[in-house]
Amino acid sequence: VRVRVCAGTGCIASGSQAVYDAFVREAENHGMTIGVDFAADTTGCHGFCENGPIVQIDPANIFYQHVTPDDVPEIFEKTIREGESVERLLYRDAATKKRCKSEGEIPFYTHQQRIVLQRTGHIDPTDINDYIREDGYSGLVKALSFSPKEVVDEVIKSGLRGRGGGGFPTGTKWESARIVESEKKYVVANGDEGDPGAFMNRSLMEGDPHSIIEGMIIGAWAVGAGNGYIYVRDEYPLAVSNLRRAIVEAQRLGLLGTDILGSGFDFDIEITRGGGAFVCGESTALMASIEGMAGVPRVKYIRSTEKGLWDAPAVLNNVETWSDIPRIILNGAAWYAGIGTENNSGTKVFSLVGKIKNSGLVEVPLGTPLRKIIFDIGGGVMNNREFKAVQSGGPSGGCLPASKLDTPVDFDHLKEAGAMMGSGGLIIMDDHTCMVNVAQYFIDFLVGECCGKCTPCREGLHAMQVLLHGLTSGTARPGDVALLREIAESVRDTSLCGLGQTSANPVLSTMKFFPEEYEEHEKEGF
Ligand code: FMN
Repeated sequence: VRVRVCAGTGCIASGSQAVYDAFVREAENHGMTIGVDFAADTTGCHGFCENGPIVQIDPANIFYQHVTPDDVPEIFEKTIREGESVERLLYRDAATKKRCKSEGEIPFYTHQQRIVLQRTGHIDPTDINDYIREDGYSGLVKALSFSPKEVVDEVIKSGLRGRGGGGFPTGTKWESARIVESEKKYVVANGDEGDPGAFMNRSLMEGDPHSIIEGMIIGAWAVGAGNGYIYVRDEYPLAVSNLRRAIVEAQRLGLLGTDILGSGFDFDIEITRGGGAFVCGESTALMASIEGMAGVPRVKYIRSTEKGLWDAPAVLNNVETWSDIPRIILNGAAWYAGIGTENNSGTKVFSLVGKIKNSGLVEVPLGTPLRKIIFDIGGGVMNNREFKAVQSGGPSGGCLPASKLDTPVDFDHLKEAGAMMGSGGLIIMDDHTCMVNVAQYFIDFLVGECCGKCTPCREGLHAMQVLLHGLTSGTARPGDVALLREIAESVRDTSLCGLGQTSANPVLSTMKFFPEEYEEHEKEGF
């Protein structure tokens, strides 16, 4: 029997460590030893965060939700000893009113296609053997039998686009670094994840750290890099500790360091803790931060694949992009390109939050309609209220109304609809939400995160903030909405980096789809 207790940050917050400890105590009470009489592990995030702490028991394939330490003696008696389930701890499907025994019966999971998240929730992220048992490092073994150019070509053919927000073709980026002659080259993983409401990257770093490391080793082989950095958001202590441990374990098995698996290739990885600012996730700011300087962006007149970290070529990819690589190499580019849609291949992980019944972590093929994610997987709006809008793409994204619910979720369609995919945050709003307040929330956030280097962003964001507070406090003057639009457009067009260039999106998208709310607020002031 194997008991898996979810120890993602969400489940830890709802008490999963105490549940695990109760299993240890109960085993002692029964004169049993964990690891001898049965296995009990803590795993990464199962994604169904709303329903934690989650416990999975095999081989009976039973999935328990909302487990407390008090439930453990009964689970022990009924499930571990007799293989029977404890009915009240099974998920109850609202539509069919039936209890679901296994993960495979729960609609939240059946509508997903989990590739990146396949192992999180199933393996113990602190044990490299668990990862290896599930095909871990097989992609690396295969990649080392290819030439670097063949690896890059495979990634190009897969159609993989960067998961950090911009959607830039990953293979093309790698090729431009591969062809540069340089004694030193770097690969970098971006795990800064500063968007409010987003936790996709955190769960991946916590729950499947080796997939990121394996992807980086393959990338380093492909472009000829000798060193790698994982830049982890400083507020993610569990991600830092699981990644650190994974690096040490990989070094111990000769998967990192000199002469990797006898290939003659040397490569190692270090962790850099983030600078504690949203802008540190921007590529040039992130590299400055790794170099020990303030995380402030610079003008991108030269590509970082030519002159990036310490002026050497550097490939920067999001942690989810890296995590996709081992499976692309192992299963082949054609397999990956066959998932999703033509220009948007593969799956994407989203964090589903806000006024949604099933808050959590979701992975679907690109091209899946918003409606399916929000209603079939997310279970619809909380308290059965009416859906009003979904904010996609974090603070630089946009708010889409109900008329856009059939938009396929991918880089191109979301942009066309007036939002963006960003790194995968989806915030659901109900009919009680004031959209001017929403815009104000994001602009308040960005004012705090603006580095102050360029005038349009520094002054423009402040001016937008003043106007929005005027609108929401009933002190607006005639013409304020028009002025807000004019400032938002000029901040978008003239700012130095992506933060400023996209900062107007929450304002412009809410103005486009909910103009009457701005008009009403403006009228309140006179
Ligand atoms: N990319 C990330 O992967 N994680 C982040 O936290 C992140 N934050 C960003 C914050 C700002 C203000 C901007 C402008 C961009 C941010 N990006 C972030 C995008 C990165 O600059 C870069 O495009 C990305 O890491 C490249 O990886 P990819 O090609 O795999 O997407």
